[in-house]
Amino acid sequence: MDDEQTGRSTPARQSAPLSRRGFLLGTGSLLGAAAVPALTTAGTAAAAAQQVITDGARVPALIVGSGYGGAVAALRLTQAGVQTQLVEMGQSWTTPGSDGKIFCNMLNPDQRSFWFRTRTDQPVGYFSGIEVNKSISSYAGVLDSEQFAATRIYQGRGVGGGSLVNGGMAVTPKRSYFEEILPSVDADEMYTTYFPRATTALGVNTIDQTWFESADCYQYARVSRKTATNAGFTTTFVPNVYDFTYMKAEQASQVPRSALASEVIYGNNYGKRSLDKTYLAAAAATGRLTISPLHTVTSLAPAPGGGYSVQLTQIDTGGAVIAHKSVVADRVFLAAGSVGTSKLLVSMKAQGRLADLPSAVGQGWGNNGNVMVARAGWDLTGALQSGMPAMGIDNWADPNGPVFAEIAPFPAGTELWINLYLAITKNPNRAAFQFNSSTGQVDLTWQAAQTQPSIDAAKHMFDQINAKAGTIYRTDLFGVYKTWGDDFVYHPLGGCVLNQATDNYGRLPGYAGLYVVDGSLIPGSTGVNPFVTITALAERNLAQIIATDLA
Ligand code: FAE
Repeated sequence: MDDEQTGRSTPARQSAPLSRRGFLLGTGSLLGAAAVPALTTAGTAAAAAQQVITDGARVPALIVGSGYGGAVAALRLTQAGVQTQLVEMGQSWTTPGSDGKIFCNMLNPDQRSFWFRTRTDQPVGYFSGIEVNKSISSYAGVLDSEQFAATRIYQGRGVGGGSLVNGGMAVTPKRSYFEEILPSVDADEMYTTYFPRATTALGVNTIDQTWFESADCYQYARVSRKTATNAGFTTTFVPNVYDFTYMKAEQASQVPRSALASEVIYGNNYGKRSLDKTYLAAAAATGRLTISPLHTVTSLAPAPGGGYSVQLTQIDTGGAVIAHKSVVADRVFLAAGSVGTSKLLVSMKAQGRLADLPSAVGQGWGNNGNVMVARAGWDLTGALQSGMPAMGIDNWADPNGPVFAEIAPFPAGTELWINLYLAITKNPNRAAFQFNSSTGQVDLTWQAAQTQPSIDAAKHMFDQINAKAGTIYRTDLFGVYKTWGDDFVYHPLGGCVLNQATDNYGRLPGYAGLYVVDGSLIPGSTGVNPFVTITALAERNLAQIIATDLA
């Protein structure tokens, strides 16, 4: 895809100097920040996307990106009385396709699946050693597979960011590990206030364990639990934002199926409490939020009269450029994700637009120790599999290699005897985003060999499970005779680490009113699936920013 299609071209527009206006329009208070949003319908968030940002606008607050960090910022700023503009490079997923569905499923991916690709790029891209990707039309699809030198990074694209495509696993990290990775953050405050606030607002729920024991759709999880337990490992139920009551009704054939119809990484048509239905809907309901989908921020720099001059490119769903826009924002909240925020800041620093950013910007990136693996089992795993994982193997305490392995589905619609896992390991390796002046792009220094500690830890655990069960690894799913899914990432973290690249609340030093609020704040690892950590940290930082900077 060329520059025009990516919307990454940088328009050179002169923004008029504008006077600083009052940032707070209402009575912002911590009381507002403590309020928990009700679960409302997606319609409200969609309504906020009806009026897009105009060229030349001067706005009090601009949020870049609508994933977890962006959604928290949107809710807490609007509740504090701030008129807020949110811009998102992906589309607002509200219009059904010709099949009547908004999203396609994993068995029949079409143009809706991938962000401007002509061929799908599935994480499990092979079967029996044969490549199983298929041709699709280039379109503003919901899942991006962004290729760097030695890894590709999956990210959600659309209003709701990663919440549209992820497995919904809503895991609060172990406190001891949280204290290890973010020692500057008051853990008491996090575990008594901000983690509970985040999980409530996200709509996290837990599975009915009695139902789990008999549900056909979790046969695969029970089988993996049995082999893990037999080898001496502990399993644990994992909360999720997918509505388990709805899933029960799916299993009973009372409602249209989504998690039970192979829908996950290209979106869920029903059942999932993605951010457009929770945080963003509640923010939109304040009447103070405008969402501009298909708007990519390409550049930002201090504006002559104060605030920040921000350049945007608006595209249509086919990738054609509709407009280049230039706006001025009093405050900018960067929520473009670990990759998006890091790339933007690294290139702005290198190009002299934010020249005084600290050298820690772009550093400290990690893949949360991600590595995938599959075993060929003896037990039936089920033709019907819920796309939403509900269980993990918790071997984090093992000094020989901490692993928290999500028991993942393989929802092929037919019995395959496959036991699939996403292992989250404690990989100490980190990489950096670097501006490449010859290409004008930002590279990631991650090398293939840096994944080895993750493989070693996972192998240590799964070798024992295989030995006890008399089973073997599948070598046909991630390439031709390739055991480990080690060249892609679901959990990019870091690049703008809290208390290193920013202050202890996400403020960028030297640039008043410029904040980072997303997964780039987390130093490369959180030991579990990361969105609860990202959300809770954003809650904490926004509470502080609203109380001090906006008072
Ligand atoms: P994110 O959600 O990625 O949002 C960033 C947003 O910014 C995106 O919507 C981008 O399109 C947008 N954007 C980027 N650049 C620009 C720009 N220049 N201009 C305008 N907009 C821009 O960031 N995590 C879990 O905890 N549990 C799971 O079960 C889980 N499963 C996953 C499964 C898959 C397939 C994937 C891909 C991820 C999964 N994750 C899971 C990871 C999780 O979704 C991810 O950590 C969060 O979404 C990251 O949140 P951020 O707010 O940092």
